[in-house]
Amino acid sequence: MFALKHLQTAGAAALLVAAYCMPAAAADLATAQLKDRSGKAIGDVDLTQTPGGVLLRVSVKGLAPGEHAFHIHAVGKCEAPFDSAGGHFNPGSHKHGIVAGPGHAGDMPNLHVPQSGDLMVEVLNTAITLEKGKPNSVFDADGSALVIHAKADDYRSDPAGNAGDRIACGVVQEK
Ligand SMILES: [Cu+2]
Repeated sequence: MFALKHLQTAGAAALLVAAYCMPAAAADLATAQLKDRSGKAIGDVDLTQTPGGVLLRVSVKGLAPGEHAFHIHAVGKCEAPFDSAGGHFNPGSHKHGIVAGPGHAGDMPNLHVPQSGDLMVEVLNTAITLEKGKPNSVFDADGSALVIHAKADDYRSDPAGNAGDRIACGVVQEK
C-alpha cells in the first residue's frame, strides 16, 4: 500500500516535470514589420519566446533622432494614423508607467535613436508571452501591434506616457 502510493506520487511529479519542460506548442517566434504613416517600411522587430519573457530585437532605419516611446498596443491592426491599434496591451488592468507602478504589459523602455536615424536594440519584455491561450499572450483574439511614438514616454502619465503621435506601427505575426 505504501509502495503504491509512493509510486503514484512519483508518477505525478514526473508528469509535472514533463509538462514544464515541454517547449511551447507553437509561436516561439514572431515578427512585426514596422511601417510609417505613409506605408513605408521603416524596420522590423523579431520576437523570441524565452523562459524569462519575450526578447524583442528591434531594427529601425530613418527615424527622427531622439527618444521615442515604444509599446505593445492591444489590437493587431495598423491603419494610419494607427489609432486602430487601440490602447496599450494591458491584460492586468494596470495604470500606465513603469515608474508609477507595475505598468502595462505593453510598456517598454524608450528607443534612443542616434543622429543617423538608424538603431538596432534588444529589449526583454517579462510581462508578455507568445504562447496562445495565456492571459498575457500577444496572440489574443484581436492580436497585438508594436507602436513607435513621436515623443518619449514619461513612464508615468496614464494612459499613454504623454508620448505624442503614433509614427510607426507593425502587427505582431507568427513566424
Ligand atoms: Cu504606444
